[in-house]
Amino acid sequence: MTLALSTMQLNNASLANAYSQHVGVPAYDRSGVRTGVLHIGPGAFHRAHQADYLDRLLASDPRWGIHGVSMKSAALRDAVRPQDDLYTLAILDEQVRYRVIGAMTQVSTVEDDTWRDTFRSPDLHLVTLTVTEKGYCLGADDTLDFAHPDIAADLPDRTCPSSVIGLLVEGLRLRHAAGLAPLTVLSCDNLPSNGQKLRDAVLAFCAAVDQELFGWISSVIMFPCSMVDSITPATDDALRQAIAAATGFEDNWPIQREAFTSWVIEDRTGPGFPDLSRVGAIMTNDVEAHEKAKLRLLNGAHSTLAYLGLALGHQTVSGAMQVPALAAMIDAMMHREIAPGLRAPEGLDLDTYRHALLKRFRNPAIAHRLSQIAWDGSKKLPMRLLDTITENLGAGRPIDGLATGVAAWMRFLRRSALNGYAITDPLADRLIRIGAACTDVPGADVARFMQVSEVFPQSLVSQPAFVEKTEWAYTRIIALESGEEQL
Ligand code: CS2
Repeated sequence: MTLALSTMQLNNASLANAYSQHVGVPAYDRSGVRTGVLHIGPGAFHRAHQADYLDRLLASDPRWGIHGVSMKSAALRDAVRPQDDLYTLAILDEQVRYRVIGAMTQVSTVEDDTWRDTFRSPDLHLVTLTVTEKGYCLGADDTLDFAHPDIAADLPDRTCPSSVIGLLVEGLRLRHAAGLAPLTVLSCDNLPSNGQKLRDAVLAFCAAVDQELFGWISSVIMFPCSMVDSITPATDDALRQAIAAATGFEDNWPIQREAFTSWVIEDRTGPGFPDLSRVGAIMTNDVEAHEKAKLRLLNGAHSTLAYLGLALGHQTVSGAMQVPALAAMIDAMMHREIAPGLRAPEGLDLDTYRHALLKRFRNPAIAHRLSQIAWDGSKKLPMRLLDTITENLGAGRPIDGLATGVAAWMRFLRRSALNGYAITDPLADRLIRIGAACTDVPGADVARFMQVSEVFPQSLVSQPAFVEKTEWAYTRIIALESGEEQL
């Protein structure tokens, strides 16, 4: 990577020398910032989304600095330490805007152990999480999977927790032992009823290890649900170079996102919760409707676009959306198959939302890689597509587009196995083995994949309409891949 010679390392000292008026810098004195938030999983999404809201709140309230804790990797800690935990956020709009975010007061790993002190600090009021679907260690029935290796490791010993659930239980134990006030634990992952699922998992773990703590957590710790939204493509060297050129800062780990951002939080928070409504978050009693609309329309369309777009040889969401037939198919799926099963939350018109989504997907300023969205399909498909399919079959609604998304995932696994491509998925080894055993005979291949009970519930695979439609779509995608048929 080569950067322009005139760049300077981003850090507290160099902030004053920002040479471009296009870069916003923290509008507050960082030395006075306290750590009111501990965030587990400070990846790209957190740093582009929640950290941005908190950074804006810090402009008028110094209590909301963030201690980010990475579960395994030290890469982020080591990248941002020389830059005083500052980083640049690129907001990709017609005109790209840059802001240096100063909200992180510390980035550490679980092994560093400093999270223990933060849990024991009276300044802490909020614990947030973005650990992706698989980070919750849930089984197919959405309850805590006690056989998960990380959970099995943490049950007897939480000296250095391997799981998010073990870490939370230990942190809350320390807080309780210190006699401090309760706090709020806020899941910010794309899971339906994320707060409820997190609470159930924490309590199931606690019931097995500490009855007294179970009582305290179940009676005073709030786990509101939330819906988070902003498209956040992965960081690449092109971003680092664009930032160096536009701002003059050399930044080891900048972040980019689209201009649109939304955070809807269940109005059931614990004491001392930050007033995030001042910086645009929506507090409501009806997160469920927001979350369902987002998960099924946006994420459901994203996953379908990813697997189908890859089958057609595309690399990015906006590239795939340039194929009129593909864009039309995604629109029809949202309009005819997904939206009819949704209840619009107050203030959201589903047609307007759908059109806005199509526009966001088309945004040429964003190179959102389909392969990034294709990660962890075994965890994403059930809530993004299969729940809707189940409901549609019951209600007599069509499932053509949804089943195409499912079949496209199967073909993605088949091609990955054939070409020797590694995939990222908690079931990767098994899925690749199934892909390798396939013979491109639709009925047999689809049956093989449908045996993965962690993904496909028996109640669904026993429905001929689902199996037949998936086989139909699978056959069609084979023809599309070879160019024999056009979409
Ligand atoms: C995407 C999401 O990678 C994925 O699976 O569907 O990260 C999506 O970009 C966000 O949920 C948008 O808010």
